[in-house]
This record gives sequence, structure tokens and C-alpha cells, in this order.
Amino acid sequence: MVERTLSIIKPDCVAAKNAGKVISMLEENGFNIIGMKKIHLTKKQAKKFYIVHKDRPFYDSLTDFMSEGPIVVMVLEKENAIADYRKLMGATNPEEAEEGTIRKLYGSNIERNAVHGSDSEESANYEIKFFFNELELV
Ligand code: YYY
Ligand code: MG
Repeated sequence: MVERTLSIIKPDCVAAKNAGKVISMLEENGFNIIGMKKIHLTKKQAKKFYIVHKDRPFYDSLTDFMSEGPIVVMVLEKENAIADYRKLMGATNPEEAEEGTIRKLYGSNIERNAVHGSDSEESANYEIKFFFNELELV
């Protein structure tokens, strides 16, 4: 099934000038980038985006990090995009991520882990609508 998923290049990865390399990896792995923009989330917007994690101990620190600088948000389209992009990202903790994955290559630690990707069709729908309207997807 052709699916859409939301990808974020997080503030650590943008600041390190690795965004272009991540975008190249997406293209090389067959993802069509059907929407893309660079934005700087406020703390309040970051808290809303990560609302599913509101009761987790890392919520405050995570949302500080996600609002510390610009991010690149993209909608990716491909057969099996949600699971395939999770695989390309690698494990949440870069230390545990497989060789060649984005988080292994560009992540620093479990919080500053370079990229985000939707984990299900339901979260992809919520996350894509959070950043894009249908006219912005090409
Ligand atoms: O989907 P994924 O990003 O791989 O992990 P989640 O469990 O959804 O957590 C979201 C985000 O929170 C993660 O990318 C880093 C951060 N985080 C953390 O700072 N410390 C943890 N123990 C778990 C997650
Ligand atoms: Mg997640």
C-alpha cells in the first residue's frame, strides 16, 4: 500500500548541517518528498506535537530540545513508507541503531537522535495534518 509518513530533521541534525545528507538518503531509498518546510517550533507547539508523551519523564527536556532551533519537516510517500522509514531511521537510541541508519550516522544520544518518523498510520495522519494542509502536498 502506498503510504504517507511524517519525517522531521531535528534541531541537532539541522544545526550540524547534516540535513542535506539525510534528504539524499531519503531520495536514494525511494521516498518521494511530497511536502517540505523549515520551521522553528515554539515550546508550546513542541508540547502539542508530542502530546502522546505528556506523562513521560523526558517530555519537558524533549520539548525544550525540539524548540531550540529550526527543523525540517517533510511528508514522505512510498509503498510501505511508515515501516520503511522507521527502519532507515534506526533505533531511538543511536547507540542501539544498526550501522548505516540515520540515527547511527547522525544521532548523538537518545534525546538528540537526529530524526523523527511517524510510528503508525494513525500517528502519521495526526502528524501530517499538524504541519501541512492538502494544498502543500504535491
Ligand atoms: O518514535 P521514536 O522517536 O523512536 O521514540 P519515542 O519513544 O516515540 O520517543 C520520542 C522521542 O523522545 C525520541 O525520539 C527521543 C525522546 N526520548 C528520550 O529523550 N528519552 C527516552 N527514554 C525516550 C525517548
Ligand atoms: Mg515515536
